[in-house]
Amino acid sequence: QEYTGIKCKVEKWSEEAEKQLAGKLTEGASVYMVPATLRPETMLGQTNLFVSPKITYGVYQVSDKEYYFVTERAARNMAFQGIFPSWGSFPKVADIKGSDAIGTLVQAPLSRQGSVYVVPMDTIKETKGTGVVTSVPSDSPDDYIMTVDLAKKAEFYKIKPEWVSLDILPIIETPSYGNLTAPALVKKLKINSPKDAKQLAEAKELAYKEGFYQGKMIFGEFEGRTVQDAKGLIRQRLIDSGDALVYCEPDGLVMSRSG
Ligand code: ZZB
Repeated sequence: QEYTGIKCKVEKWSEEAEKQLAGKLTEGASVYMVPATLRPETMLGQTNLFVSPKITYGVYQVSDKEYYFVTERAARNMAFQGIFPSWGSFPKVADIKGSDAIGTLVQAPLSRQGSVYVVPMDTIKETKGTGVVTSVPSDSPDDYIMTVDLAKKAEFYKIKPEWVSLDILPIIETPSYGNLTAPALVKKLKINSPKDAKQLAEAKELAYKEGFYQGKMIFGEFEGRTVQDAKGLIRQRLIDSGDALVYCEPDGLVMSRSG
């Protein structure tokens, strides 16, 4: 599986993460949270970053000036893809629990807001991607229903209501689901909660297919292009500007056994 890792630079840490990092980073360095996505063309619609409260992430040094916040598993994979300077090594400077990173403000390249808040998502799998997920509620049913739940139960999730928004920017139009594919599918399949795993899996499949084969960009620089065309163009644009990296992981046997 070939993912695009989006480099989301931390602008302001949550209080808890800030404490845990004190004295551990080199002067003037930046930390990037790196969500892994299969849909770089949707980055215009990012509204949040999700981490799992249950996962412990590491902060890994990739150069004098840069650190990545990802799972240990992802850091190890990256170390064998030339992402770290020394083959096979992925020096860790700190551990941070997902729950302690909630409320951190990060830059989200290409997004309308520019910066977005880190909020919790319990269904993130440690065995896939980087364990960090970028939220695109317009086109990902999982992200949309999670955002609805967060907005409804801010106190329960220990977030501030203003960290999430249901004012969702339409970025892609499809014949079957209009210009907000994820909300349309959530309604159609009567999905009420992030725990409706079976319907969410089906909605995701439908959204992927319809978006990829029938989707057209209706916002941003590539407005009017098909999703199939825009995907590669936007991905390359992000890589050229230094805002993204290619991250691969083996699928099949190895992954299904460990996951
Ligand atoms: C932004 C995005 C926008 C995504 C969209 C999807 C969609 P898959 O399909 O199962 O291989 N993701 C990444 N890592 C994880 C994780 N560890 N646990 C749970 N979800 C994760 O998974 C790839 C997609 O699932 C990724 O692409 C990411 O969300 C999320 F409009 O990034 B995506 C119809 C889907 N639309």
